[in-house]
Amino acid sequence: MISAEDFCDILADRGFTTASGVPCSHFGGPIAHLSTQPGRYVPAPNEGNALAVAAGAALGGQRAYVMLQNSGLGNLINPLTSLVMTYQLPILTFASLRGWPDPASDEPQHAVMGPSTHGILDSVGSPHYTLHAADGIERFTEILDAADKDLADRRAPFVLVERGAIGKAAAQETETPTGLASSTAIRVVTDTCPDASVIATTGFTGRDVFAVADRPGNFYMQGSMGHASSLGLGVALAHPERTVVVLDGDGAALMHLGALSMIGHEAPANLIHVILDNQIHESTGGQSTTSGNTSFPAAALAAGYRTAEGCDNEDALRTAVLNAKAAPGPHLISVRTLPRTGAIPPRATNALTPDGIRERFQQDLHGN
Ligand SMILES: Cc1ncc(C[n+]2csc(CCOP(=O)(O)OP(=O)(O)O)c2C)c(N)n1
Repeated sequence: MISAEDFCDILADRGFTTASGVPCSHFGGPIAHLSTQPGRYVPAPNEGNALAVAAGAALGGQRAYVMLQNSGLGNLINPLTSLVMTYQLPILTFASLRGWPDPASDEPQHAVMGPSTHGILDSVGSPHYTLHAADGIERFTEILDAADKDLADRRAPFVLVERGAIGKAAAQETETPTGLASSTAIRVVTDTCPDASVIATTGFTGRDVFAVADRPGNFYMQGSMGHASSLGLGVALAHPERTVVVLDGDGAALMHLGALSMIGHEAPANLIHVILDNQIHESTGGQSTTSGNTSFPAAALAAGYRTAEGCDNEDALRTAVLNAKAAPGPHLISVRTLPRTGAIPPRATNALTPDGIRERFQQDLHGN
């Protein structure tokens, strides 16, 4: 293992002064370390944005690198192939290896991408190297030497990072936030909409929903980060008689913010989109999102939602959900939530298979 500080410093010594990315817990250390130094790290909403920001930095003459979870390769393949490779912009990308080498030891949403990651990069002709958990600075330096040759040849190499290959960084002091516990917010919403179909976004939110309010009408969308509201839109359009509640995260909502405009355009009367906004990617270690400078209610209204409001306490949230149920949507409710304390509940897929989640959701939707 190499420390987070060594990882960043070795890259900085080689002139890599700019980084961007979307968090994976594998990169929690470097992101935390870089975030203490203004201008070193650009938190991107999705992996394609991260690569494009790095490409712009390279166009501007800087050396830049990107960090991401391999589940986000799909978001990055388009700017990789059509921007970075087409214009031969030299970017170094670090991707984690969730679901590899043994997919069975990871969550089900990594089972396809884990064993496919190397092959996907091979298929587009991207050079790649694997940094193993047991590797130290010497091996990291060898990999960077090889990657530097690729960059000099105007190719865009990848370093695939096994779990435990990079250390964590010291915890940072943060301001004391205000808001609701996410489990309380979830209970208020689900108690107020007992007959709704509920789509829960990936990460801790799905785990909280499973712990607080499991029921057949819940769809735990592990993976597919940022697509909960689009999935909810599809369900809402297919079943206009059913209230559909989407429990989203701020990081996830930002990842595919264009979904707001699609929802505004389709304007399903039966959709209530709730964003649990803790201003961090809590599920991957608490890295900041950019929701602090983004008003979800203003964005939703501008995108065509019928109503949108923000709340930071239980009564206001209950009233907002009751109002949303009583009038045609789509509605957006943005709830300021607190970082979780205590143990995080187990994943739905510890108890239910993805098939089982789908089947009972569909049965509930069809009323049998
Ligand atoms: C495409 C993609 N990129 C990255 C991840 C890793 N990931 C899983 S959950 C998560 C954070 C989600 O943040 P947010 O929506 O704010 O919810 P919170 O974790 O704060 O509850 C991330 C980055 C992922 N699953 N998929």
